[in-house]
Amino acid sequence: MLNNEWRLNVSTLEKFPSRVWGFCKAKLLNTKIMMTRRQAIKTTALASAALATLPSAIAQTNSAAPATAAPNGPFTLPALPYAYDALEPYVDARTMQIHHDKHHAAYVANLNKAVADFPEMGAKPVEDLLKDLNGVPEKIRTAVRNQGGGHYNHSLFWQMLKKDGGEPKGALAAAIDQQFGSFNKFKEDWTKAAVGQFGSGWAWLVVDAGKKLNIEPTANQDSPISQGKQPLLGIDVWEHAYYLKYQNRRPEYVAAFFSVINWDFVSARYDKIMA
Ligand code: MN3
Repeated sequence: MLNNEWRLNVSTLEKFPSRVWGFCKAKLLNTKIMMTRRQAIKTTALASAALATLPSAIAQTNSAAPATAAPNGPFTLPALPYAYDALEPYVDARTMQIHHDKHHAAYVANLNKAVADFPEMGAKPVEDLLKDLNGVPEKIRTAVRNQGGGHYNHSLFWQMLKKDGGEPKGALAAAIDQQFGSFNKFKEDWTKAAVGQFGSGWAWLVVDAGKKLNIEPTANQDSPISQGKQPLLGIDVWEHAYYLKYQNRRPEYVAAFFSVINWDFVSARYDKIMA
């Protein structure tokens, strides 16, 4: 009976995410101890066969912070530039893992699907597609806006984060004081925008077309870059970014976010944009 159960598991393994397979394997190893030797040999053989048929792309998602091409397209998932737990306790490792390996990966995969029949679109950087959405064929414009926006926003987002990342530096620090009155007033306005964004979206610190700093929310995966603005700093306020740790307490997540901003990255980005 036990072996029949394993046969069923093996036949459906390919449909399982790797994490589920990892769980099955752990269960299998525990169960093995209680089996006769003959049963154990059979089970091990079945498991080996199942492993051999697992698509390599799925098997690889077990490794930490993978850079994945998904699936067969020009756009790729950038590796997370630090460990999943690097932002603990402000952002938990499990959230980072799912956010990067699943959510961001899905935007990349769906963007690749969208451009599959439009190779000239796939040949451009995602940034260029978003800067000129009207230049994207109507058939895939919404997909590029949503999935391409998701890919671009998250690619920036990972770089904007670092535990105990200090405070704004140099020209950016001066510009924040000038535009908002003080760093504390900036924090207040930013918090209002991030907490007040209704539903899924982002709050951004941007450099607008007139080279002024501004705080702006966007809905869904819309990116400021599609409105001719340069995103400097963004906070993802989709529930997937904070729900495991903070549940409905978005203001707590937004407050904690100030402890994980990579101000060196943001300040350098500002200098580059203003140069
Ligand atoms: Mn997100």
